[in-house]
Amino acid sequence: MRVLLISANREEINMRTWPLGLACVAAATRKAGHDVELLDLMLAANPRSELARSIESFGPDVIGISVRNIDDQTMRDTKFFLDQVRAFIADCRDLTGAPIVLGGAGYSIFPQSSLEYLAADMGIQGEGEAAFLALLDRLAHNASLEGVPGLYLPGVGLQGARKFEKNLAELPLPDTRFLSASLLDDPEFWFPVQTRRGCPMRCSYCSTATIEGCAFRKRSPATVTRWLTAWAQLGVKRVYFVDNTFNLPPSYARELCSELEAARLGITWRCILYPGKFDEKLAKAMAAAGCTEVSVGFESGAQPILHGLNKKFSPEGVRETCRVLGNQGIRRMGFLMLGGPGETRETALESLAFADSLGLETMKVTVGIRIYPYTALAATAVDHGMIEDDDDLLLPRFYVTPGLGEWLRETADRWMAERPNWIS
Ligand code: B12
Repeated sequence: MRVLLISANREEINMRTWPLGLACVAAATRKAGHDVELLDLMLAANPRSELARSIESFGPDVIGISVRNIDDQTMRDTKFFLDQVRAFIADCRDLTGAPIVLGGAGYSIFPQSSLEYLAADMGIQGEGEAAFLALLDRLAHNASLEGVPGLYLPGVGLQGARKFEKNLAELPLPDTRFLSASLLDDPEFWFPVQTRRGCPMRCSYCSTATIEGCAFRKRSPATVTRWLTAWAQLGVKRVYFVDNTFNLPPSYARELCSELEAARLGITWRCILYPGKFDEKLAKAMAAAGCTEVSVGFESGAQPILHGLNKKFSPEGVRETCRVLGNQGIRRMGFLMLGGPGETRETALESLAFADSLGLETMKVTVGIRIYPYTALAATAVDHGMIEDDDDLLLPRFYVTPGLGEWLRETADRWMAERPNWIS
């Protein structure tokens, strides 16, 4: 089949992201013998004419659209991104009768509601490599779509239970033909690399379990290092490990760091850490392997609030994590989220003072937590009468401690105004 794969993301918030997920699906689709054309709308000066050019010149039998972001998760002046995606889909419809299939991290949180909002033909929730091929096979033979894993149809719902590939080595590495030379020369560009999928930590507000499942599934550190060696030769200099928790399990992280150190690739990298389960030995191994910056999502400095968010660490554990990282010269970006269940003026001030005492290079402070379906926080928000239990939450809703919202914003703004390295 002729398959046109489109990355709809045009947001450069935080950093420009490369469509790693779609590149994984592209590699699997190509390996299965389909004719694949790629279009990254992030790079398109005029996305609508690029879209028309691709469709007219390629003549796709099927169009796959990757929807990474739904919104910017920010309570103040929330940006909602689906109207732009909906316009792209309407453009596709004007140009071709090819079925439009959705996928992607953001899509996977809202598989039914976003499918209907975007008026696409179908969507695949979660990892797409195997499921998309199964779908293409059914479409190629005009066969029933019943049973296709993770497939959603408008007005009908899920067609088949999702499957999580246990051994990631079974899945092809992402297709680098998506990688433009201009990106490689861009000093702000960090190349995304995924070594593991899934997260067992169950933080009360997090959508990762819905997207990737709750069990860790890994690529071997040797495979990752071989992969990075090839990409370093392609000109990749900076890597962003997109794993939800780089340091978990610690044995895996240590093994990966020693492989990377031994490979001497001359790349620098950054990652996301789960604080508390961390020691000086791993910090040393990360620095020696090229790590220059980490995101430390501690979210609160008050133990009862950490407990409420189902975080399995203490403020002391966070402080120790930040201390040993600092000793290795690794830049630390901290994340503080105010307004969660049980937050009071006292716990909020305790968290702000705690964050201040860590002396991190950058602090990102948010007030209000984006509520995602199938999370403990959503259940709490229903109990507190903040949302209806049948709210699909596609249109962004936020949890902020009743009666505290305004004070929290003013207080956070005041603290940020006095600290240039604090951002919202
Ligand atoms: C790493 C990460 C980041 C990093 C990105 C680093 C980088 N250089 O790439 C940073 C910290 C910079 C970041 C920033 C942001 N992020 Co972010 N990020 C993630 C994270 C943890 C992993 C994403 C990833 O790379 N996954 C790995 C790839 C391989 O998986 P995938 O994309 O899901 O693709 C698979 C499937 O979805 C599917 N698939 C994908 N496309 C398609 C297409 C088709 C047709 C099919 C069939 C299947 C399919 O198959 C793929 C392979 O199996 C996710 C959470 C998560 N666990 O998913 C949040 C996540 C995607 N981010 C999110 C958001 C909101 C943002 C920000 C807007 C936050 C902000 N305000 O700054 C920015 C936007 C950045 C941008 N410019 O777009 C949200 C999106 C949900 C929403 N509310 O919109 C998520 C889901 C987190 C969450 N809390 O819910 N992010």
